[in-house]
Amino acid sequence: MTTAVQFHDQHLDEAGPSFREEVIIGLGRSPKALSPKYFYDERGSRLFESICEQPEYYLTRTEEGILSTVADEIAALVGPESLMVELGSGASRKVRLLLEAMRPRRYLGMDISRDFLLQSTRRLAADYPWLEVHAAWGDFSRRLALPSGVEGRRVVAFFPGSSIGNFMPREAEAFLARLRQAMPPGSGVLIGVDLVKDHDILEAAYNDAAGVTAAFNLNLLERMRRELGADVEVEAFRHRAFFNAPASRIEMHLVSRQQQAITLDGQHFAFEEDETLHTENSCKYSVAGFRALAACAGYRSRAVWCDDEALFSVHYLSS
Ligand code: AVJ
Repeated sequence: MTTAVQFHDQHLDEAGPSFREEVIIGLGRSPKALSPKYFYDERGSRLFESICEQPEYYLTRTEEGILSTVADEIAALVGPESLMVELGSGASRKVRLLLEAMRPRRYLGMDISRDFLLQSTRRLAADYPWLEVHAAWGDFSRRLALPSGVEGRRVVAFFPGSSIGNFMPREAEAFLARLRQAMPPGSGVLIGVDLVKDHDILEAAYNDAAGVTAAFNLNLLERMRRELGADVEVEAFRHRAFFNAPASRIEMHLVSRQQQAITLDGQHFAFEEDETLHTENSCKYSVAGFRALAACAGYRSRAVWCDDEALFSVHYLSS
């Protein structure tokens, strides 16, 4: 095992509410809600990798198909000597489809799941000895700056998987505008965006038959129990995911099967039967809709690729 990864520990971890604080705020809210970024502890990151392999979850394999088909075109647009920054790098699997074609000089993985980030970037460094690999642990939705000394002639931010869908459209626009300001002028963004489509296909992707998405959603409650010492009966909640058509998003909730309470630090958070904790929004766009959003954030749309069934899109934007 190589240790050739340059690790920028806590680079992005500026003061902000902790998991404990956000749970207390979110459970006190009406309706109750919590940020999906808390799905990704070690176990949650593994469950997410497993979601990506479920037959109903078309997003991952479709995006991978697009990326491998257009890798050379992307390489031509980005140019040589680049720094590739992956936001929410997870297992750093998708970037492998681009590395041989693009031959960037440096790679920087950013992720909120620390050990997962370290393991994945170590494997990447071992498999691509010519690549200078950096890792920055933290919450890039809070702070986006590049660690000092990590530079490139051309910077390309890689934001795959439709993770942008976790932001509401206004927030997505603000996030892209901040990303544009955090990167040097002329930088590019390669971003995967899930498309609006038949509601049955969308809903099946978030209700896989094997129950992995349900386990992923319920892991939030397990995390509250494990990490915060919350008194919560996980079996008394169930997973629910549906397409909210007017808002063009999949919503995930944890539904209380009965009247009950979660207790944390002596505070009781009461749930009615069927009351929900809203855990995720996953916004879906049309190609034109996302281009308009990117334009509002100050980006030029340089290229967009879709699969034959128009399930998923990959956009290349430049500032
Ligand atoms: C990582 C936010 C893109 O919304 O499809 C998968 C997360 N949630 N199944 C998505 C997720 C439930 C995923 N993103």
